[in-house]
Amino acid sequence: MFTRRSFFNGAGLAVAAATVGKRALAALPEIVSTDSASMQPPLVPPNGRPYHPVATLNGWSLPWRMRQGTKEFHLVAEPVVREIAPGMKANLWGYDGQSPGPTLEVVEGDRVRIFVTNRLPEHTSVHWPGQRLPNGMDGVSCLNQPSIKPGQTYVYDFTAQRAGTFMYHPHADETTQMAMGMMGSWVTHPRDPGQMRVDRDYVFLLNAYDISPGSFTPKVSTMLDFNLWTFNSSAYPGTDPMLARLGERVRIRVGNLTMTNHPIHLHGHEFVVADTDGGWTPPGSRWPEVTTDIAVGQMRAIEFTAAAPGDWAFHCHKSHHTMNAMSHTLPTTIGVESGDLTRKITSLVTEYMSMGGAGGAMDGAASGAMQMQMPLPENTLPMMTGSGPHGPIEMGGMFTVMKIRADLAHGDYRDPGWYQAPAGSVAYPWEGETPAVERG
Ligand SMILES: [Cu+2]
Repeated sequence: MFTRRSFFNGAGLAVAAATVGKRALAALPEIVSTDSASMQPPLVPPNGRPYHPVATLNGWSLPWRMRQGTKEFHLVAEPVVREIAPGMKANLWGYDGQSPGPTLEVVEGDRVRIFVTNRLPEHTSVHWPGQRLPNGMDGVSCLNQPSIKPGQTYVYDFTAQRAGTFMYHPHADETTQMAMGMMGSWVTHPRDPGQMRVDRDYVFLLNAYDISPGSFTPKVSTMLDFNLWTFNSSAYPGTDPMLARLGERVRIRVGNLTMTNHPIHLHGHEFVVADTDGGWTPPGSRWPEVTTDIAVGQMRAIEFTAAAPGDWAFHCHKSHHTMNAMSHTLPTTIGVESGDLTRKITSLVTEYMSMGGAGGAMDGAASGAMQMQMPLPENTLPMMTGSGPHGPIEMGGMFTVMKIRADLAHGDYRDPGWYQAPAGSVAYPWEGETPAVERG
């Protein structure tokens, strides 16, 4: 079992006390932070009412302090260094050592108190979209409350009135602070742990950054043309896989804090949207689908039964959102005989990269040749990347894999490796004579 004690002592987690004055700390809950960008096992509640915890993709849930029946959390808004994927780190702003911040998990009816300490170089606030709360707790800077100045701590105090999927983000200098990664998930579990029960409950946010290859800090004035599309600030292949045992009921809660919509697509299974920003959907209102569009600011929870073993792709269906940093001004070269051209241009323009006369695809050898021709700048990610059991997957950005296994133990979140498909169940090359293409 994953106890509070082992959680505090877990890899990458630290209780940081030294940086806050002793007098202030006497009243504040201790600060728990992590420098890990990996998914932490679900946080089993050490006290309070029972619930089935969520697993945050490339993230974690924040432990709380229970005081006089109130759950007290401490969010520290601060600059962080986040690994987007191996080979690339970003200077972001977040909460408690990470961006996105930790997931907050409470139970319907819980009295909740959140202390927010501002260690940013500018004022901030925290808004709690979807919560039923007193107007003064809604967090719109200078509408509902004064801004939280650098160095100040503010307290938000309200009751979690309805179960569902929520998020939190600043409502102060919003474009800058969200472009820098300030956001987190919030899950309010049902009062009855048996209601809407699933076996695996994942949560993450859709976010986007514009970070020029070779640099570390997002361009905060970008409005639409982002070059890194991420699940919880992780780009494939840095994104964790999601796991399920064959036959388990799975929920995936997704919130969209980017500037555009994302049609989220699961392979091999049909799902229903069981929860929106407004609460559980009535069962009679649900229809099956395999792609659901998540608009800006929305939250959706999809549910399905893990019916087929395998490694099933799970991704945004906008194909440029499953790519990493790329130039958007490349001409189409399909059909062009490039011959020796790439080498000649590369000797003059080091950033030049041919898309190839047949398309952008890179098989192993061509990819290797390209790497020799065009070394990547420091701190960026290949445009199409990730390797699978059969070669390069040519994906990036908003992509991960749903791994369903018959032999996975309940509650096991360790990556089981690639799926071993039974003999005879994989697409195979035709070995007969391929007919010539006739052109009229
Ligand atoms: Cu997308």
